[in-house]
Amino acid sequence: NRMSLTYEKRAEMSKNAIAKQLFNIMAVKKTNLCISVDLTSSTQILELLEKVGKHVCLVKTHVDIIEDFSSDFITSLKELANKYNFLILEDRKFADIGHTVALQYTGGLYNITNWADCVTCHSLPGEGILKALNSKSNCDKGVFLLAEMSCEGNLITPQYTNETVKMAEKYSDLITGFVCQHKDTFKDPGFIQLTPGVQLQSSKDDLGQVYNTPEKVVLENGGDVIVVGRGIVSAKNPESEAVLYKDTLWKCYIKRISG
Ligand code: 6AU
Repeated sequence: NRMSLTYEKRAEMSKNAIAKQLFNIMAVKKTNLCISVDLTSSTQILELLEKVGKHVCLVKTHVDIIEDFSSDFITSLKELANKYNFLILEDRKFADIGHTVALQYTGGLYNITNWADCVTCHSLPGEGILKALNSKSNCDKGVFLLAEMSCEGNLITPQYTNETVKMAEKYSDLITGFVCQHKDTFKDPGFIQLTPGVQLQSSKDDLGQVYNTPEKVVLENGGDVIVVGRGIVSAKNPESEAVLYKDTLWKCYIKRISG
């Protein structure tokens, strides 16, 4: 049962290089917090990461919302990743045929393979999408496959979730883990459960996002890496809020592996 295993132990069980690295970073930095930097200015993003970088294991970007994207931004982002020892997840949510996804992954303005350690991807188009990402990954990249979503009314069914996990098992060198909401969604302890929809109080936004508390997400629902966006980014003091989330989430993990 992966709930009671330590991140160190699980790193040894991962077949994907990024999953191993991420488990080890969490263990070393004692944080399972992923910050979702959903800001539209590159300066704002870099300023925020300068403050919260030491408190997170993973930084999640939506690069296509940045208004002043440049290669300098990527250079600075990579410098921060080295300085503070975090990985970079581009939340691209690929969802097209393999050929198109291969082009989106390696080309265009953003050249995602050049800087992102891992990306998110929908399973909807079937195996071709994983073949495409695998062919461009050089064995040193990762993919988080969406098996469930946090927003109310989403169309994912239990069967879709199961088939998604089966599809991933064939590509365990490539798959870092799943974006999902429940501890029983997958079994293999080498995969990482990335769970968004988290704030200190359970609530909703006005566009369907559903927030659960750290206790619920880590202790009941099996979240391994916890994605927090507006809970930190929109706080009056993002740095102290990041520390609060980090400490709260880490305590939940310690309780989980002790219990
Ligand atoms: O904490 P928030 O609501 O400000 O931000 C949550 C972040 C957003 C979403 O694009 C993303 O998490 N997300 C995802 C991911 C990570 O793939 C899946 C999902 O089901 N729900 C969700 O919110 O950047």
